[in-house]
Amino acid sequence: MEWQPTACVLCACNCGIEVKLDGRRFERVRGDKAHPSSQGYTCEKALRLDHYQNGADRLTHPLRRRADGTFERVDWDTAIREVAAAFAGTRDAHGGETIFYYGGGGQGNHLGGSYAGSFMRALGARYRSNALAQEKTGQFWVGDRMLGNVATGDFEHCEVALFVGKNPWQSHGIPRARPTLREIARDPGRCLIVIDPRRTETAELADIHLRPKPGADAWLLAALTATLVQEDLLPHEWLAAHTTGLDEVRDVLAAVPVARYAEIAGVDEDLVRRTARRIAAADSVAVHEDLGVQMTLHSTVNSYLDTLLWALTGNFGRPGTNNPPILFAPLVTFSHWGPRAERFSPVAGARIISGLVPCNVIADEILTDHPRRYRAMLVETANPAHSLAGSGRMREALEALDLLVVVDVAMTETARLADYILPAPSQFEKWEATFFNVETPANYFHLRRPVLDPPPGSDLLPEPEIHARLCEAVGAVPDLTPLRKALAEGRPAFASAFLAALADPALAKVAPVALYRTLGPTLPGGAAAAAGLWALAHKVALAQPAAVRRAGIEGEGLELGDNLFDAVLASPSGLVFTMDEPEDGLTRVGTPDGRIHLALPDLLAEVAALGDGPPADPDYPFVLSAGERRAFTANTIFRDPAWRRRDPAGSLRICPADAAALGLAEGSPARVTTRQGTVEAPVEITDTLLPGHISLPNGLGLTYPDADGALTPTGVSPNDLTTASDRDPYAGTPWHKHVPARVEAVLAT
Ligand SMILES: Nc1nc2c(c(=O)[nH]1)N[C@H]1C(S)=C(S)[C@@H](COP(=O)(O)OP(=O)(O)OC[C@H]3O[C@@H](n4cnc5c(=O)[nH]c(N)nc54)[C@H](O)[C@@H]3O)O[C@H]1N2
Ligand SMILES: Nc1nc2c(c(=O)[nH]1)N[C@H]1C(S)=C(S)[C@@H](COP(=O)(O)OP(=O)(O)OC[C@H]3O[C@@H](n4cnc5c(=O)[nH]c(N)nc54)[C@H](O)[C@@H]3O)O[C@H]1N2
Ligand code: SF4
Ligand SMILES: [Mo]
Repeated sequence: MEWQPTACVLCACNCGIEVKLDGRRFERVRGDKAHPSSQGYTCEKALRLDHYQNGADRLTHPLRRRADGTFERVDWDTAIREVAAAFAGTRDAHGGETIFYYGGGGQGNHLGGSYAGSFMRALGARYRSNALAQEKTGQFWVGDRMLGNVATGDFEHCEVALFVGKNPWQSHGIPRARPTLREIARDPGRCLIVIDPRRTETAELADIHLRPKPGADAWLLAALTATLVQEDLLPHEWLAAHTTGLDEVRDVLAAVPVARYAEIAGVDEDLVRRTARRIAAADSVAVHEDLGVQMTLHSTVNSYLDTLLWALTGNFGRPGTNNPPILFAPLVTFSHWGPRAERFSPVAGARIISGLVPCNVIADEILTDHPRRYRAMLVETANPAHSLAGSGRMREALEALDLLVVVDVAMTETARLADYILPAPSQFEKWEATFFNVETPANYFHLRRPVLDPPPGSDLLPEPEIHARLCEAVGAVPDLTPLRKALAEGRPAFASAFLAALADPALAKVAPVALYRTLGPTLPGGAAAAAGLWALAHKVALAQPAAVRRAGIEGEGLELGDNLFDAVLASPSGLVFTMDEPEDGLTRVGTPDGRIHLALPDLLAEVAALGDGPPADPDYPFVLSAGERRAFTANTIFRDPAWRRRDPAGSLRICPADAAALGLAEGSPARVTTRQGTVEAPVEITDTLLPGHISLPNGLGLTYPDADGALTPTGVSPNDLTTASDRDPYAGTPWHKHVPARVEAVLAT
């Protein structure tokens, strides 16, 4: 058997890998040196991908729920006909906007979701969400208002690397995380700064580790940014040329009591000041914030202060700083500076950011008698019954729907609640890609080919085919004969015909499916699923022709987009699709005046009124981080608990002093109680945690068939402990890292 190129599907890095099969097993997995971003790098998790590919609870046939709650097999014609009719029925009775779409892509697969939009638009659905609306939407909203875009850090070239509530050693999120971190740490001219209450693996390497009390980041970040202003560490010329609103920001930050805020955060004032000075003195600073600040108190304010840290120091638009990436697909959308008014969800009135309803209001939008409540839902590549705050209520909501349809590869906690389950081939059995392409100056895209066929005897359809059939079953696909005729004359004729056809609103709604049904069958090697990428390649080529040419793609006019598309098809290990010049980042500020707008009055008011520290509740003296990324966690992509080499049950981490005070011994069971629920977990005593801080891993609490086929749970499901109402007031993002909790020893009876 040959080594075959593909990618790891466990985190947003999507490292290129090569797989060697033994029958249907992944006999060996190694990093793909030809992958332009990962260059042969993987972490240990990729080597375990067989547990995803050959999971015992893979779905093999379309399933329909019986009245008694069990499932029966149906053929695809029946499944498609009944699912299409049921959604159309909801639309006819209550309006298309009562149909909700959740998911559309996990860590490894976004091709399917790009076709789901066709079916949803055809039905008149207007509301959707996915996991980004429980982590990144606060940051997106801040970015949209400040620069009409978002910026990502260039850690390969930076002098100072700043990670805020992010542990890239375990969670990655930057290319080749471990060698990159080691290089920064080893180089005396560079500096690694970590803001995390926990002494993480990344913090162990850091030159500066700021350890705020959990939930106190807003005070710490305010103190850092205030130091920049109060000690006048600002690059005034750069700020005058590229920003507005400095005076308003300066007024608020000048009044911040740095010493007091440092004390509230539990960080030495001198260390805060030295850190601010180090950031201000650097030629380039790259910043990456993640769940530690995005899923805790003040999360949107935190995102604002993190942005101010790099904006006030001029660390934008150059190599080694923070740059808006050229997206291959619209993973994030920006609307603040456009003509359309802000949108809000129909029942809870929650702000819709980047087109996404906050995850934390979905249950409220269903469990109500409001006439505009969501009544039917299509869930694809997601496990909201497990991954959304307040699982109990979320399940109640999913069960209260008139219709729940789930597209997945495995029998998940969400699939078990579905009326219909539509099974897809695994990500190694079909053409796939992700849209997590956010690097600068070189940006990468990887269209992956199938490595093996679906299991013998199974009856699966890839997502693009499912969505195409659903669109056809509701009569939403216009006659495609003219497009096919144009295609027979060649791609240039097809491009003109397709652009003209978009004037027909009915066709525009289902454009990806129309491409799949016309261009798709003509693509080499069965790459029909890639057809939608043709339009995306043209969009990128039209918007960024110079950057595409610098990546080595040639051609004038429409030829450039076609050549880019062909290069994508011809690059089984991925390709560089755009390459920036040093100052290009500056050209992608999306505000009308091309400047970064430093002052966001509502968030500045929050900074001015932070108060005396995070609230404390004597009934719940601990802060629980519910969902830490560890060596053996991978969301819920691996369902088989055997994949974990260590920490099989997902232990509760606690510091030695707290463990001693509570009489907890290493490995003994502890009981954790929050306002939402009570669970038990084995204890891991570690001095990496601060007193009063405890943590549980993400991705546990799944049920999986044991040797006899009986469904067996492993570990704690973090969202049995969380509550959907604990959320950010602006973006609605959850406070998973700040769950008030109580801990006790479980006494032997
Ligand atoms: N191994 C592994 N890697 C993954 C994943 C996985 O499941 N497993 N999932 C992927 C996904 S979907 C995502 S979104 C990313 C997330 O990646 P990260 O955000 O890095 O992951 P977490 O471990 O959830 O949280 C990061 C850090 O926040 C810290 N933290 C907790 N409370 C606070 C606080 O109050 N303030 C600050 N400053 N920090 C705090 C925690 O100690 C932790 O070290 O990881 C991706 N990578
Ligand atoms: N308490 C707490 N909750 C959290 C978090 C936390 O830190 N704490 N983290 C949050 C974050 S950052 C995230 S990203 C979410 C993740 O949670 P979700 O967005 O719900 O997604 P995953 O757990 O990644 O599950 C992916 C699903 O895709 C399925 N799948 C895999 N391959 C395919 C395929 O080819 N096709 C289809 N159709 N399906 C496929 C898998 O079987 C699985 O059901 O969890 C969030 N929930
Ligand atoms: S860093 Fe992420 S994508 Fe790369 S091998 Fe590890 S889990 Fe997979
Ligand atoms: Mo995530």
